[in-house]
Amino acid sequence: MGFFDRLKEGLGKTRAQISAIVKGGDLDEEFFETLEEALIAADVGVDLTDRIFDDFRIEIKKRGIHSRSGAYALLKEMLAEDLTVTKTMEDFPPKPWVIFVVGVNGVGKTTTIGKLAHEMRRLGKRVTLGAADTFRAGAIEQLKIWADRTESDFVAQHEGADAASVAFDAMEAAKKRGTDVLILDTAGRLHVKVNLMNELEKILRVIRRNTPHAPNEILLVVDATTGQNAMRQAEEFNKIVKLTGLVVTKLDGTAKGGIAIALTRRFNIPIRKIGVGEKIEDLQDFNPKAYVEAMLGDIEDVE
Ligand SMILES: Nc1nc2c(ncn2[C@@H]2O[C@H](COP(=O)(O)OP(=O)(O)OP(=O)(O)O)[C@@H](O)[C@H]2O)c(=O)[nH]1
Ligand SMILES: [Mg+2]
Repeated sequence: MGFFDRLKEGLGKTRAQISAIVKGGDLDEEFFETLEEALIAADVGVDLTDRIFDDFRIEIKKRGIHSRSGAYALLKEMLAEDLTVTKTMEDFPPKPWVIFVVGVNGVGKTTTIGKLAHEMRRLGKRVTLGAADTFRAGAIEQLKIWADRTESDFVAQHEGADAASVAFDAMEAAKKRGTDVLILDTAGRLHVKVNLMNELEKILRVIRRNTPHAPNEILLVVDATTGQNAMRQAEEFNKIVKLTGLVVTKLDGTAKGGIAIALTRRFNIPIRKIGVGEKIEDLQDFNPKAYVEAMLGDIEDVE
């Protein structure tokens, strides 16, 4: 089953309620409550849902909307807009285009890097992977496997080495080899672990001293199945490294897609990619409109 289908299925009960409610009647409290419950069930978060509905009601008045189907379409339009942060991933003009990948343990950083490398290689880009996760046993070998699979260059030192030093080596190697895209893996770190968070700052300092335009992207990877925890993670990482983009992984394992809305709305940074499985091709561009349709149903469903 595709991830959109799963998202749709997961929200099946809610969707049934929604199509029933959207079909007729006035814009009464029952109508608003059903939609609010749908968003909360999808993990958008209670506070944010409140704010979204404040805006929603204002916009309904402003546009003079009186029908439920009209209001429902408006809500989807507003949510898709929230999910759309216009800055796109540039076509890697400065060489190397450096992508720095961060996140807590096990969210899918290394796998996402493998998938990204695959995507870039298919675009004909020369890719280098830098193993700046020197902390976890086996992390270097894991990234090496992805480098081999994607025919990317690979830079590493040994387990326990200074991560900033690996990043420096990788920057130098990437420049020498004419790499288009350098992707740096980092150790999973809990946002509450001060030392590890400080290490990120150090790695960034070294990268920036080496090449002022780098890194071009600081991607936070979050696991969709952790729901609202992802908000806290984004909050803490953003304080230290000023994130430029998000990757939401494991969307194939959850029926709750609301976290994407909560994250983009709160941080106003784009979701660059979504992870929808463990395989190399299970990385997709994020399509806000299709995403909201999957969450809340197609307007065709109810008309
Ligand atoms: N179902 C599913 N599994 C995923 C996805 N992305 C990653 N995984 C799995 O999640 C697990 C952890 O992935 P890693 O890439 O090792 O995660 P990490 O963030 O690098 O982990 P650490 O380096 O230990 O912090 C692996 O079993 C991956 O196959 C996804 O989109 N969907
Ligand atoms: Mg990893």
